Amino acid sequence: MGDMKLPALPTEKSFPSPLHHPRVATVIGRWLGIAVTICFLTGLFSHLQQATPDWLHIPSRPSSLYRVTQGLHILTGTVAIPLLLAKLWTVYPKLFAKLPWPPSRQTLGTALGTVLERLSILVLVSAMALELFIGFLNTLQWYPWPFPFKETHYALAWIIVGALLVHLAVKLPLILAHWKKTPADRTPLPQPADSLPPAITGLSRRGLFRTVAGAGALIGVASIGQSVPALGPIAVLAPRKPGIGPQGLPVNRTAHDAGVPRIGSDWRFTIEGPQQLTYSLEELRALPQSRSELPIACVEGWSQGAHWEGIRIRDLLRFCGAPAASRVRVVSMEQGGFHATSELPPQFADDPLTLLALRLNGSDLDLDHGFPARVIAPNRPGVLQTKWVHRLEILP
Ligand SMILES: Nc1nc2c(c(=O)[nH]1)N[C@H]1C(S)=C(S)[C@@H](COP(=O)(O)O)O[C@H]1N2
Ligand SMILES: [Mo]
Repeated sequence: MGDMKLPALPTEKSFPSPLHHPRVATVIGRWLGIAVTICFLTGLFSHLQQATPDWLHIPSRPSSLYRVTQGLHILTGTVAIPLLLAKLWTVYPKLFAKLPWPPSRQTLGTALGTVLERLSILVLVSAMALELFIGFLNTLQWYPWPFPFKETHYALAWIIVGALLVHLAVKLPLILAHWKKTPADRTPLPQPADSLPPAITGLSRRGLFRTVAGAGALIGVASIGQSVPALGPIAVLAPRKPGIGPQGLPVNRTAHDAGVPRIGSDWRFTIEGPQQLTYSLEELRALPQSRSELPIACVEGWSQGAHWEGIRIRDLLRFCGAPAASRVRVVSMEQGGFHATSELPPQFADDPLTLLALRLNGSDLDLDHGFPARVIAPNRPGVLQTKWVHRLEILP
């Protein structure tokens, strides 16, 4: 046993493939950077819609804006998964680079810098992997973890932004040096003579870029159909597909799951404003009805346009003597749960497209779509389109 030697640990030089070159990291990093930036900004918009600070005025138009931003959020987040994997594969030999450790007095600064940089990369990679992983499972409507998704997803986003800025600042010289195309991108790369073993059989950089782009496109196409109806049939990654559900519209949470029963004839709708008004369903149906063409755009990624009919919220405000643009609290018959109430900021309550909807695609609301009444408003996340509404409260 005594003369058996342990195999030496690999070093950075043990990975001679030119596909681990900084140029490759720069190109794939650029794609990942674009995806992450769009994903972050659209995610921030979605967060602000659901937790709007007092100073922020979110416009109610364009009416399909949120559908587009959230579709992009899910698309870029999904596509970022293969891009992140490719980026990690490109740079993993760096894991075996020698740390200047233990440092001498002269190299102390460099050594500390390197350690801090590696720590920031550790934070970046783990936060991003976790973020994309829980986000992806969330689009599949599967929540196998004990922590609150929304808050965790949001906090991780800021951690990623911070760690990413540090990473970009540190790597800026390298990124700039490899920003432009070189002839090596095009020619198949000869294996260095001493490469052990020739692990990558002559795949050129261009070949790698095409493979990664292809993987990104494939996974993007498999998911985008949940918000682009024409591509619905190929959306194998979508748990909800356009056109499939009662009245031709997917259901996110059924009445059964929300614990909401079918109502009896004693059901009443109340609006609490300067005056308190109460309506039976027949009386609601007798009020002036308006039509809106508006999408449900679920935060989890699916969206679909639909045809709604009901009473304008602004009309209801007028009936009860409330000022034209009032903030409105919407209350569901659902007991508890995150979606049992929502708030319409004044500009949403005042928008003529915003309805207390009684009908969907030409017939009375299905119980699963919120029978007898639900809210539908332009440019809003699906979570705020409260179903089974029985009370509106005018807020001061
Ligand atoms: N009361 C209540 N309203 C709700 C929900 C809910 O669970 N309870 N789900 C919301 C979510 S997340 C979405 S995406 C939309 C979906 O509407 P639909 O099921 O009619 O398509 O309803 C919203 N309204
Ligand atoms: Mo949703």
